[in-house]
Amino acid sequence: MKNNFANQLLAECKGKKVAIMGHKSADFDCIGSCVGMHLILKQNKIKSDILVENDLNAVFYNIADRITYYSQPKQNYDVCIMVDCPTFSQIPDNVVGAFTNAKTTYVIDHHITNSKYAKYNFVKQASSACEVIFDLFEDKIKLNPQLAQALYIGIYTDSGGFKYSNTTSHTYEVLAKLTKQKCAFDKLVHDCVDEVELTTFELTKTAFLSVEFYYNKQIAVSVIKKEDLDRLKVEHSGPKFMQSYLQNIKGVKIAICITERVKNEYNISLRTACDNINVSAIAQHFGGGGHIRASGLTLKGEYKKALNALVNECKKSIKGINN
Ligand SMILES: [Mn+2]
Repeated sequence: MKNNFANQLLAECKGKKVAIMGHKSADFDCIGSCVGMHLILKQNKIKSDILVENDLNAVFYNIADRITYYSQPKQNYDVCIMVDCPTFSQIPDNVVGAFTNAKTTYVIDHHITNSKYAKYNFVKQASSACEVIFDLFEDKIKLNPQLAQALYIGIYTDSGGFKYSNTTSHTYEVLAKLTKQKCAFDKLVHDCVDEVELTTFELTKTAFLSVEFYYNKQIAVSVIKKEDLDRLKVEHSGPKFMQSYLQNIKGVKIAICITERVKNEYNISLRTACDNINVSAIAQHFGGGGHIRASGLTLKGEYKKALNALVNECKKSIKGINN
């Protein structure tokens, strides 16, 4: 199955116009997967364009051999490869046309809730899309520092620095192979994950001040409003670390982090550290998706109304475990 999929994908991409893309509000697994896939195709003598929603982190520009990213489709594509994107609705607006117009589409993902919206889908539960990509193409590539770093950072971030329960012995086997490459993985993590812009710090401060609790302080909500982004002159998918701060507060069962990037449109991430709460079910209720412990969704409309609807679903889920 695994080999058939990889062989078919490579065969089908030969000599074709190929685009690689990932989900809205790209994270490092998404970026690492796009870059990893691009490098894997390149080793197999296949050219590809990476299409993204926003400019990618400059760190990646250096790692990935100065790959160019495009925020608009450059041409019509024969083949589109979508990575790390669980539902069709999570495809960024600026690239969705390229995806639907492509003759052949592929999905490679690690979200068990993936709705398999492409012609060919490879979905396997794993720490990250990067881990799935490594497994798929391991025997068709020669690892090099660029590829190892791109895949490493996706695994690192999606596994919470190898802390989450999605980190398996197999994840460590993959990491053992990647880290044989001579590169500074510690610097990579510092540059990509730990170091923050001053504006990110300011945003985090705003997010902390916004925190409100619901349902006997079992639900914690932080919000970054469009006006905060405008005031700080940043376009942002939301401050890092906020989710883990909120979900780690003793007594909090569900953490909700909201970012209003476009007026009256909310990108929302849900987190839980509770074994018996499934936030992906809550996200799916609103057309989103993701993992049992970490999921995402988008809501539109008046803020209080959207928040109430979401908090109500969270309450039901918490009630479920108390019964
Ligand atoms: Mn991922």
